[in-house]
Amino acid sequence: MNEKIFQMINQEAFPTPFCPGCGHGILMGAILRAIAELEYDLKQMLFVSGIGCAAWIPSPHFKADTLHTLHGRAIAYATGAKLYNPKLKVVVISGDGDLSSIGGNHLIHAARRNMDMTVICANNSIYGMTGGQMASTTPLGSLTATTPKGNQEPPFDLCKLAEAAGATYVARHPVATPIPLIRTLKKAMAHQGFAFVEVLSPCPTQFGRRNAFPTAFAMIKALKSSCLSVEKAKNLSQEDLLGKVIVGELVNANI
Ligand SMILES: Cc1ncc(C[n+]2csc(CCOP(=O)(O)OP(=O)(O)O)c2C)c(N)n1
Ligand code: SF4
Repeated sequence: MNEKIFQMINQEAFPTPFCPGCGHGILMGAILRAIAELEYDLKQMLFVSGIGCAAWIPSPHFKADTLHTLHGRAIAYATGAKLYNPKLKVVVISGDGDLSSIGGNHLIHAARRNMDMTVICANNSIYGMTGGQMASTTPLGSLTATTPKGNQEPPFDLCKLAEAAGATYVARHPVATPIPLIRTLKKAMAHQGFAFVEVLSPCPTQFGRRNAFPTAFAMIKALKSSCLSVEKAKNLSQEDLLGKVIVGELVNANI
């Protein structure tokens, strides 16, 4: 491991609690690398998470101030901290269930206010920690603990939601392509205003097993092949885009 990254982590907290093949570990590495490349001082940063597997990414692993808060309330805590100390670089890291199901209201209002913070949403399309219940992001037809016959409810497009609510930086990447993910995380953290990054992070244990992915690797491969860059998507018809997830920078108010 790169010496700089090694200095940024609480070594006694490792190994992580994540299942083998979980995307959240890749995301953790990508966030640390982005911060190292930006040469940010961890002492000037605050990491806030809610409850869920993804919420364990910053705490207890980062050697930094972290707030591991209540389920769904990470953005509310982050808003309070930012208002109290505007000099803090505030980064929220949590799951799709945490940020967009129980915490959806805080997400839209922080975006509407253009609160100066970065929100990194690890979207695995399910409530991983609690046994694989359906989330507001579960794709139509997917099998979960609470939809044994397939989900009948349309999922949120989290990036469209953040954009419509007023976020001034919005991007999406899968953990399957870490280099562009790191590049995007750097831009999001450097952005002044509300930056939202949806990171597609597979949960082989609760989602993959139920939905006919034989291995974690098969999930990563399928995720990678379902993604299409925003540049390539521009020239395609709605028909060609069926089943594809558009990734890249979707909103950047500074351009
Ligand atoms: C008020 C409240 N309701 C429900 C729960 C149970 N709970 C804990 S984590 C979680 C879902 C987490 O899902 P997500 O945010 O998608 O993270 P993941 O575990 O999938 O990474 C739920 C429902 C709780 N802790 N508190
Ligand atoms: S249950 Fe899913 S999200 Fe949670 S650690 Fe395991 S693979 Fe990751």
